[in-house]
Formats: sequence, structure tokens, C-alpha cells
Amino acid sequence: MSSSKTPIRVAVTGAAGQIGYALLPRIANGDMFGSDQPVILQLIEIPNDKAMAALKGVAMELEDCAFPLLSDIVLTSDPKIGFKDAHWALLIGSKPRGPGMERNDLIRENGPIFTGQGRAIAEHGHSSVRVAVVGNPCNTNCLIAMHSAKGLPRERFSAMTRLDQNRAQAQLAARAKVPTTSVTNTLIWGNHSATQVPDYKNTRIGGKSAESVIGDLKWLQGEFFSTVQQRGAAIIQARGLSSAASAASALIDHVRDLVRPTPAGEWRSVCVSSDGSYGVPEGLISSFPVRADGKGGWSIVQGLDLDSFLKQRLQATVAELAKEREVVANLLS
Ligand code: NAX
Repeated sequence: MSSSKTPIRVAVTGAAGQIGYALLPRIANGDMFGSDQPVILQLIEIPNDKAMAALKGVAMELEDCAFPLLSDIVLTSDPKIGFKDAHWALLIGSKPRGPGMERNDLIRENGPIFTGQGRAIAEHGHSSVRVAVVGNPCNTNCLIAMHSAKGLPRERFSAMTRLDQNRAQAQLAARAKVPTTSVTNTLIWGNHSATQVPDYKNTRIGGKSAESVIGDLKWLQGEFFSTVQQRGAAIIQARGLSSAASAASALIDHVRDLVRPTPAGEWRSVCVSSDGSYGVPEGLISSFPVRADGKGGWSIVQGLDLDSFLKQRLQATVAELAKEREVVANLLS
């Protein structure tokens, strides 16, 4: 298949990592931007021989797939080159948590990566560039990149809770013994962390509240909550490695659904800069029910009701986000 469309330039950091390996063939196959939309992959890794050799190997495999939509591949460790004219910047690369490292240490270690990348995206990206952050802690890394990308509107930045949404959708479908397609408007609030809040009240099964269809509040507030919150750890336990195929698939969903208009009456879980909705302090990158307009804009769905359990959990996850913001306050000037 050939296409007369101008290629979309997609910059991907951490491209030689696990998620990159599962993600890049799917972008090149048209899963993210459509089956008639050519892409140029601009792959960014750290400047060390091992990482760059691995990146070269990934590029060789992409070539060997002979994807009709893959117009070009750029390999670099220089963010200026990697983000040049990029329409989308997918920030996946970050340092993993080392032995004995606390969450705050990880936040401090990774922060500077996202200041540099935020600046480079603003300076070298396409004037319409949009950014999706996956590298953890993704909400706070996104906050740092957003603050560092001087001149870029806040609306261009998002972080990913789509994997959590998809996990919650699968758990509810299994419990209700329905196909995953019967579970709609699945909603995650707050931080992409163990404090995240899967909302059983506003998520629907067959058009009705999941709470009423499942009919077991104890399960929803107990096992359902902890399964979704701890799913990442359970995958590591089982596989010896963190989620990669499902994370890549979620990122495909995340970007695709920000590009296309959201169907009437629906929303998707996306971490965006808060405007104060639902009591989330202004400026925090928190997961909300989001609708996309298909023209690059989005809005937070208003007026959803939460019960006292969900409200209290939302406060706790937002308090965690506020604390993370304090830890990196020096990077947000
Ligand atoms: P890997 O360790 O397999 O790959 C990370 C890659 O990033 C490595 O190749 C490394 O060299 C590269 N890298 C590190 N710093 C970089 C920099 N400054 N510029 C460019 N590249 C850089 O990790 P992987 O399993 O692919 O996971 C990547 C990130 O996604 C991790 O931070 C992980 O915690 C996070 N995740 C986020 C999820 C989410 O839902 N938001 C879910 C999956 C995943 O856990």
C-alpha cells in the first residue's frame, strides 16, 4: 500500500528498551495513526555503545519487516536530532529503580532527563508537537517536561494511565463474564502508581454502572482495587520483567484516542494538567476522564459523581502527586 500523505514524525526515547521493542512495529504498521498514514521513526537512546548497538538491531528488524508505512528511521543519542520536527514525542526512556532506591530517589534521578527533553522538544520539535510520557514516575516526569518546554501549551502534554484503564476493563469483564467491549468508560483517577483509583461507579458494563452490574461492593473496593493497583508488580513477579507488550499496546491506544474524536458519551483515562476539576490542584498531572475533539484539543469531563470511598482515595492519590511535585520543585521554575 502506498500513501500520498506527509509522514508523521514520531520521536521515541528509550527505543531500544522492552516497551520500545513491542511498540515500534505497531507504530510502523499503522496501528497508532492509521493504515494510510506513513511515519518516520526518530529513535533516541542513551549515548553508550551497548544501547546504540541494541538500537541499531531494533532498526534492522524494523527494516526486515518491510513495513509499507515506514518512510524512514533515524537513530540518535542527541535529543536535538531525535526531536527535530517531531509531531509526537513518546517519552519512554527513564532510569529503572535500583536496589534499595526509594520512590523519591527515583523521582530525583529521573527528573533531569525530563528537563533536558522538555527543552529539546520545545526548541526542535514541530510547532504542533504533542508529548506522551510513559517513563516512570510518568505523571511527575510529564510535569517536569511540561515546565521545561517553554512556549509549548500545557494541553500538548499527557502521561499514560491507559494501561491501568485497560487492566481495570479486563478485570471487570472477567468478573461480569462479558466481553471486554461491554465494559465502557473505564476510568482511572490520579497517579499512575499504587495509589491510583479505578472508578467502579462511573465505569459502565452494558451501559449501566459497573457497581450495580457487579453488585459486590466489597469485591470492587477490595480485590478489584488491589488487583488493578498491583498488576504491574504481579507481572514482574510472574515474568521477571515489567509489562512491555501491554504497555506498548496501551500507548498505541492512548495516542490514537487523543488524535481521534472520542465517541459521543464516552471518555478515556488520560493524565493531563489539572484545571482544578474534581478538587485536583491546578497544574498537577493527574488522570481524569478526558474527551478528545479530534483536532488536537481535549477536555476533562465534568459532573461525575464519586462515593465517599472513591473521594477519599482520590484525595490520597492527589496528595501523593502533590508530594512528588514538592520533591522536584527545583526543576519546575
Ligand atoms: P527498559 O529498561 O527495557 O528500557 C528503557 C530504555 O530507556 C533503555 O534502553 C535505556 O537505555 C533508555 N533510556 C534511559 N534513559 C534514557 C534517556 N535519557 N534518553 C533516552 N533513552 C533512555 O524499560 P521498559 O520496560 O521499556 O520501560 C520503560 C519505562 O516505562 C520505565 O520507566 C517503566 O517504569 C515505565 N512503564 C510505565 C508504564 C505506564 O503505564 N506508564 C507501564 C510500563 C512501564 O512500567
